[in-house]
Amino acid sequence: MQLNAIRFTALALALSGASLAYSSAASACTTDAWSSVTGAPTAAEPNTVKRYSGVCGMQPALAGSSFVTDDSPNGTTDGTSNPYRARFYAFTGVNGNSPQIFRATSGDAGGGTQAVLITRNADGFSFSIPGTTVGNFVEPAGAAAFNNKWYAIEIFYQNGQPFTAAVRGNRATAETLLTSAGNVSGGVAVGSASLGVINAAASTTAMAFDDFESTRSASSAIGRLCPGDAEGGGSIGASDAIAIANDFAGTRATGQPDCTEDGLVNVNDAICVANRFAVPAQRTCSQN
Ligand SMILES: [Ca+2]
Ligand SMILES: [Ca+2]
Repeated sequence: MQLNAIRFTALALALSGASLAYSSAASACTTDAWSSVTGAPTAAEPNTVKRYSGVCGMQPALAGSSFVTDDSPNGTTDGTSNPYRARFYAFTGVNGNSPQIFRATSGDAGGGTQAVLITRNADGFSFSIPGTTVGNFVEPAGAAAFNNKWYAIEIFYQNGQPFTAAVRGNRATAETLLTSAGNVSGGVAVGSASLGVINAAASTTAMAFDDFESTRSASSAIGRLCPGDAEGGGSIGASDAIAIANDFAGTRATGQPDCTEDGLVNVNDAICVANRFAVPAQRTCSQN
């Protein structure tokens, strides 16, 4: 049921879809696993571009439309009520111009009829879907705290069903689950999805995106990656604090070293790992 798991990583690894490895300093970060690239976003390692997991992230240009597109969904070929689920990470940067950060449509290459649109607001995210409404996600700590943080967004979209959006970031203790007021109505099946800055909204500072994944599952959440699992072993332990220290020194962690989800890897992340280690459910990553 998995459509595509696209990281911003070396070409051969990205095409394999699941590899977490990044073994050579000569490997380059690329957007080559995506169907199309618009407006020259930068895929690069953390000296240049923020990343959530692995060693590469994607940064849209500061002006103009700048995004990547995945054509792997089949659109109405599979029926108009075909479910679509996607999860990605967005680093908010500083941006008062309401950039459209995710857009799914019925055709390939962003063509056809719009199914889902996600916009970054001053203090959170809003979701536009056919035939019904869903409330905005608003960062509980306020607009200033919303800037320069990583957020995971998972959406579920199916014509005739409620739309849901699960948002969690900025080291929140729980996710915010938004459910549409009614069922999606008059909707179309998803044929492609774009990620980045889609509507040419100029940024004050750079946003970034990472770890996009999508499926056709109506019932199984994709879920979030374990924050602080810096070496990617699936649990929290001393090796993660070491991996964070090594990342700070320039040897990149291949898991999720930014435990505090603030776009920086430093001593605060080692403290965050220690705090997570103290909570059994967080230690095993069973509770993000
Ligand atoms: Ca670990
Ligand atoms: Ca951090």
